[in-house]
Amino acid sequence: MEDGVYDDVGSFELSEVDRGERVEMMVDIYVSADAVRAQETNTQRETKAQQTSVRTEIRCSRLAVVCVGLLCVLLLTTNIVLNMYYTKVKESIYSLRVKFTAERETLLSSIRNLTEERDQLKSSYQNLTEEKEQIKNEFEKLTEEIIILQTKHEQILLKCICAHHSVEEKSCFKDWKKHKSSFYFFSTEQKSWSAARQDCRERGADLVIINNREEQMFLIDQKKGRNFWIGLTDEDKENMWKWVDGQPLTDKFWKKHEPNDANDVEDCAVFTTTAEYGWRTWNDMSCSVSENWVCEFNTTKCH
Ligand SMILES: [Ca+2]
Ligand SMILES: [Ca+2]
Ligand SMILES: [Ca+2]
Repeated sequence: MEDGVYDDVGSFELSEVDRGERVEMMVDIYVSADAVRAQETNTQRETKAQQTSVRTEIRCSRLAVVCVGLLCVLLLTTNIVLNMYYTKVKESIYSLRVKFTAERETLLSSIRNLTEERDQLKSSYQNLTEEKEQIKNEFEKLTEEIIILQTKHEQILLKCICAHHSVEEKSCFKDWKKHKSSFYFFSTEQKSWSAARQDCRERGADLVIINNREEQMFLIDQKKGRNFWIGLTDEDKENMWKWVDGQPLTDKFWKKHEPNDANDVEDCAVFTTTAEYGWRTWNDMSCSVSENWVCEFNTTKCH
């Protein structure tokens, strides 16, 4: 472009123009050239700036690409790590699930076994309850049968005794002593008061009832030398003495200071033939003590 300007100056020399004008023109041309040069310089600068800007942008772009790449690598790494962690966690969860499932099955199995055992125990309990009821019913039936048999036995004995009461040598009075209208059996064994009474009942009699002083003296005269249970008790109500036939006590032959209900347990009466106080021989004792006893069968039952 500079060459084009100087060519134009040459052309001005060929044309015949005023020297002053020519100078001015040259000045203008130089000014223009300078302006053009300045403009070119500016353009170059702008171009350089643009190039610099472009380079900068390229660097930035490259940097951005690098950053993006690094980010991608980071993301990829993170993704891989997370995947590994997720896989590990998944495996752990699966392992725990398997373990819990096995434990759950074990517990369910235990529950089933316990339920079966509970049902078996329940069934056994019901069976035992039924058996208990059956045994209870059988026991009640047997008790009734025993009472019936005992009553029959007593009736048979009574018939036997009543049929032969005038002849004590008969077998049914073999070991009995007769006095007035009664027969007396003196035991050689020792039992509690209730067992002794049961023995008398099985013989068709009962424990002796001492109705009067004459009967008391008859018993003393036997000189047995031991204590004997008699049919007298205050078990139902303390100090309300009754005979076994339900009659209240009238004639009393207690020893001195008796009955004393020692230790609050003496509810059955004995007499002893080794009387220290004459005809006063009775004493109250604990019914559970084992003593001999006397049974009495009064033949007035037969009338
Ligand atoms: Ca009597
Ligand atoms: Ca008593
Ligand atoms: Ca006593």
